[in-house]
Amino acid sequence: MVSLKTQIAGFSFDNCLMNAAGVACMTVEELEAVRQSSAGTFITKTATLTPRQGNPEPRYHDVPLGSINSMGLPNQGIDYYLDYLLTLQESHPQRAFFLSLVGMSPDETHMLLKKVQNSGFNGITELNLSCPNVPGKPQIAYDFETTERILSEAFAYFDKPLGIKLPPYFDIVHFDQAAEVFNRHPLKFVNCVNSIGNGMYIEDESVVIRPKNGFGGIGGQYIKPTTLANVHAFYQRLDPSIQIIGTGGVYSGRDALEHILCGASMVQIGTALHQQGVGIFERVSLELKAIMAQKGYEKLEDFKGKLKYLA
Ligand code: RRO
Repeated sequence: MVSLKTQIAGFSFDNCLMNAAGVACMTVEELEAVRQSSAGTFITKTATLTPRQGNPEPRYHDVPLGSINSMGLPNQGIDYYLDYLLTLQESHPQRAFFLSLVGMSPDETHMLLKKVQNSGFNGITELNLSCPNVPGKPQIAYDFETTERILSEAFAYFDKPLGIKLPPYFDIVHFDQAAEVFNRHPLKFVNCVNSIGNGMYIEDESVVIRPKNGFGGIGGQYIKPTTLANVHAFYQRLDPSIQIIGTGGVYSGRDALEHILCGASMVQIGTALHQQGVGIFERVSLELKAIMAQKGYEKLEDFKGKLKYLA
């Protein structure tokens, strides 16, 4: 029997596939659809302290090889997601879910984390250090000093399971420097990667999204090679107590298999979920199981991280 079971931060999930933060997770209705699908769990849209409208529309555009977005962190505010998660804990105590958050400043991030710490939430928190789309706010995880400071301050009071969502890095030295920072902290996971920030897509003679004159985060097929490199680079460098979640360019069972070969313990689907809906979890699961069966693998551990190199 082939199984897609996995564990993150000590919680068990029947399926290693789930949504990527930002897709199918803004409202309780969308989250319920993911919860009731074949996905192993869900993550909520990155939350701020108070609700945000986000950037002007059009702010998301599907393109032939993926997507471009500059949503600008629209969300219902932390209380909306926390209230829903606390309700689910009562009705489904055997399942664990992910809560994504980040503040508009380090102070706000600490207010959010303290709110979670002081709440009854017993799931997994993902701190989004890589939103590329708020005008004037750089992606936090490209600044290693700020990242170090936020993590040191956070772990002084936060003792629930915590991971971070990372932007893609593009240089071996940056993989080394980032891993050194992350290895200093009791993180449960890193999630590689958020969209590739500030790309541009042109139709006829015009950009396709309004915010930032068309600059936006790129997802989908464009980003799989970058994603796989980031998953594997951190799998090689991080303490084994810090697991890897792989996100980027997953449309098929084959794509998910590649993430796991690179070291991912959980695989998230973003752009393809947006384009195809929650039925994608069932299809990708069946495809992944079929490849595993063909290769004689029964469980993820049989091939996780076992990427082959050329001699
Ligand atoms: O809301 C967004 O514009 C957004 C966020 Br917070 C993020 O982390 N990644 C992304 O592609 N868009």
